[in-house]
Amino acid sequence: MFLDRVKIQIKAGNGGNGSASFLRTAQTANGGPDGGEGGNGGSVIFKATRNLNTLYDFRFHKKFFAENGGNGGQRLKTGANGKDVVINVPCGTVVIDSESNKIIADLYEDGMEFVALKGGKGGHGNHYYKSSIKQAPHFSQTGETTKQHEVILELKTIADVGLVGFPNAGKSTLLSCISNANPKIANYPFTTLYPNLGMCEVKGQTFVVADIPGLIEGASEGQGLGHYFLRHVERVRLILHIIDISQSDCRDFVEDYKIINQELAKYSSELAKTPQIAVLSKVDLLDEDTLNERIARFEKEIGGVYITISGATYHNIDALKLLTLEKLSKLPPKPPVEVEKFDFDVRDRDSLSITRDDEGAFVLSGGKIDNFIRGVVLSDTRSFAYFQKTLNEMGIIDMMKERGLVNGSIVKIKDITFEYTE
Ligand SMILES: Nc1nc2c(ncn2[C@@H]2O[C@H](COP(=O)(O)OP(=O)(O)OP(=O)(O)O)[C@@H](O)[C@H]2O)c(=O)[nH]1
Ligand SMILES: [Mg+2]
Repeated sequence: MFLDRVKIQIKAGNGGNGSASFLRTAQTANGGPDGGEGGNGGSVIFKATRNLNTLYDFRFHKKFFAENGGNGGQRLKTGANGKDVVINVPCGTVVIDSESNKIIADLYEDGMEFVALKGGKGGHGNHYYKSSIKQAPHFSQTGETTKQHEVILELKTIADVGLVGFPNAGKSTLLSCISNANPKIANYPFTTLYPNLGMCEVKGQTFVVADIPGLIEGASEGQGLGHYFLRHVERVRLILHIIDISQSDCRDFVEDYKIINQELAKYSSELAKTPQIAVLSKVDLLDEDTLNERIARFEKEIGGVYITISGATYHNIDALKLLTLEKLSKLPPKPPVEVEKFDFDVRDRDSLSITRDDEGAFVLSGGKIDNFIRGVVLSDTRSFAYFQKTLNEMGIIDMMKERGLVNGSIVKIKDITFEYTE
């Protein structure tokens, strides 16, 4: 089965919690704070590999969660960093954020890596806070928690040359003649059900050819199989347009040629601009006079670069390989898909908002507050003192005073409510 579009869930690991512990040995009953730092969570990384051709592996495996960071421990023991999760995808896989539909990465080259989500930061242990207050700190910071994201993986095959044409035109036959591929060939339409790739070697140089099956009239609107596969022609540099000039399927070859080109243009105006070589196939089935007559008609009604071939007798197969190589050498490589610059994995650590609720209480919110609150255990009086002190140092008390904060005012932060005392 060929699979070229899947939705998967990804999540970076949470940071581990910092530890709040105190040194206790036979010699020291009341040592200082020795709680270690939490480990960082693992990241989610996509990696392009030549060894995969489809997204088939994602049919059942749809969740990729990196490991959480370990918690810090006594004696300054730092928690272990969570393991990254590396997701191998075929070259040409485009990663799309499912929520915004924006493209976040195009993994077009073998070995290319993209860090989609960074692991959460580990929390500080109480040792970290030692110098900031006089008393021994009884609190530590919890690790940063990360959000789960849904992304769409879409495979847009990377090939230099795309073979397009009506079903049964002889695309797979040509692919087997010019490359190392061994596609199924049969005398009925829709033999090929998904794009096949082959490597073609000419004069010591190689190029990749993709057989794009199932294009018929209306393909761009969902007819046949073509709409599934048009995305695979999007990135080819050159199109070999295969036309059954023998009309063995009793179709009109000029008509066929026009229909396929219309579908390509309807799908994308860029695709319509991709250079083409018309490949008039199955010439072995025609007598010389009929062939010449039809070639004359092709030249008159269509024109442009063309070549006649036969997959049965190998007529002009080498010439076609050479012509393709020559054309390719003059064409620039296709640029990767444009990645939209936006912050996919937003970590707000700086925003701050101070509002008043109906009862006049001060309500603090925003990323700055969320980040700060990770370290607060208010059941502990010393921790509470540190909490107020830090609010002061951050300038937040002054900001609230400008808005009318006085002794006895109520302040709300998340689920914490307290009375401000000078
Ligand atoms: N005589 C002759 N028959 C050919 C030639 N090329 C292809 N055929 C025959 O035409 C039929 C279709 O060929 P395929 O290569 O399977 O065609 P296709 O375009 O890949 O078709 P789909 O996969 O169905 O889209 C097969 O029976 C081939 O043997 C040719 O040059 N000469
Ligand atoms: Mg085929």
